[in-house]
Amino acid sequence: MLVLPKGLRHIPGHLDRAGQEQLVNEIRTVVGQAPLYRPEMPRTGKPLSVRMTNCGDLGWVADKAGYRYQDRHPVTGAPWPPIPDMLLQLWRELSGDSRPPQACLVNFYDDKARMGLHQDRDEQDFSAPVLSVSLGDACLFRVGGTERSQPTRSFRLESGDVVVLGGESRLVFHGVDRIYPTTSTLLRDGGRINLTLRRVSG
Ligand code: MD3
Ligand code: FE
Repeated sequence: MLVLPKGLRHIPGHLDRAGQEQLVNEIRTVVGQAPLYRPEMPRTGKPLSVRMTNCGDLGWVADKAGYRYQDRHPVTGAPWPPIPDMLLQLWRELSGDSRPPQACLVNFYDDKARMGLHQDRDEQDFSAPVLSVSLGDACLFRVGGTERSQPTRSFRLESGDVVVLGGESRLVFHGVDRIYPTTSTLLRDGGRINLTLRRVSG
């Protein structure tokens, strides 16, 4: 039997439609100040299919030099805009950590975008959970164990769902296998937004 890793908490429909709409508006403001761009794979420079930006003190970036957190947008050179209050509140409510998040990665998936199985280990501190919010079209999400060879289990993430990855689940392999186009009316032009809130430096 495959069970979800300990410490993984999936909260379907945590945000109602009004909350989702409010959050999309906040993210539109963020993207207006820090445009989505397409990161590149380390070494090869191959573009990722997911477009990204960040808000918060630190943002996750990827380019030919590697993966890292930095305090400025790699294209505009500007500091990242602040994390919207609504997300800070969500973190206080659900993270179980008294410290505020330092980074909020904004991932945008069009119909064809996906994210291969990976671990999140570019942070210095794994004691805080990662908190994820899904908006727009649904996706097929996959989680495994802390070793790539371990079995995985897939489930669907819908608009308004929140996932908290703490404890033993913090370092599990995970990825997004596919987007289900036209499954949500939240984003006028379709697609999926995922927001991940993190502590980076401890
Ligand atoms: C963290 N994003 O940006 S978030 C990523 O839907 C990323 O855009 C996915 O993976 C997305 O790094 C998934 C939810 C998630 C799920 C499992 C995790 C984050 C996780 C397990 C460990 C750490
Ligand atoms: Fe990840």
